Amino acid sequence: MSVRSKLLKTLILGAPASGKGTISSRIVKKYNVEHISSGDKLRDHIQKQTELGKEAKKYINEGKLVPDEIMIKFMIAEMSKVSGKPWLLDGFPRTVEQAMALWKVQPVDVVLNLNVPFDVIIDRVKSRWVHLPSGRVYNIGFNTPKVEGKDDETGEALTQRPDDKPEAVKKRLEIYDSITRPVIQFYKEKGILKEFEGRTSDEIWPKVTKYLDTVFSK
Ligand code: G5P
Ligand code: MG
Repeated sequence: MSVRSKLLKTLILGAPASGKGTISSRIVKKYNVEHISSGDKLRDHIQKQTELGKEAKKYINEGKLVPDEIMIKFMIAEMSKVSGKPWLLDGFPRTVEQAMALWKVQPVDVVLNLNVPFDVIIDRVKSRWVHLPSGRVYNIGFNTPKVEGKDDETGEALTQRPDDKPEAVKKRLEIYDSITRPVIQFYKEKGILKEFEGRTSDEIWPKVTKYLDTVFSK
């Protein structure tokens, strides 16, 4: 593996519940990169009831975006903790302002965009269960936990995300359409965007891995 590929900076984009976390965990396993998920980090702060967590919760539970000034400061600090390892960023940036701020301090090398139809997304969030401490995600019928309601690795309880309630999902998809979609264009103009379409993660994953094999072998 070359020095460049060791330190590759990858970003994964996609609508809420398009499978960013699912595809990311497969990328982490295959390419040994560090997964930095803004949503998982915020949920961890909410669980620990930190000041940031208390502030973020007001927005997240309603399906709204946490304000840019909070997110930019928080995520850039989180990313600076990862050194000497390639990373995969998931959930940040999701506004053009965030993308511009990130580009100034850490220009990414590769951007993967997952294109999954909204009807599939609306259907799938109803069956999502998460293990909050690890961020592990399940879906009944797709990756069903071995024991109902329990995390496979720790046996701890699984929960449903408050922002997976139908009203919050509707809001998240509206925000995605109006505020996050322009981020795709931002990276298209930089010439580093690669798009992947499909109705399931199993359909998308072989295309992603075929592409990343070529990127990581460069
Ligand atoms: P998050 O956490 O970044 P979203 O909304 O971007 O949240 P989410 O919901 O985490 O994205 P995902 O990671 O794209 O979805 O998808 P996933 O978890 O892998 O898959 C979704 C479900 O489908 C899972 O149950 C999975 O098992 C299942 N699944 C996957 N593939 C398949 C399949 O092929 N078939 C089936 N049947 N099921 C499948 O952000 C949350 C909130 O944090 C704030 C915002 O408030 C945001 O709403 N936030 C930010 N705010 C401002 N700026 C930022 N940068 C922010 N980042 C986070
Ligand atoms: Mg996610």
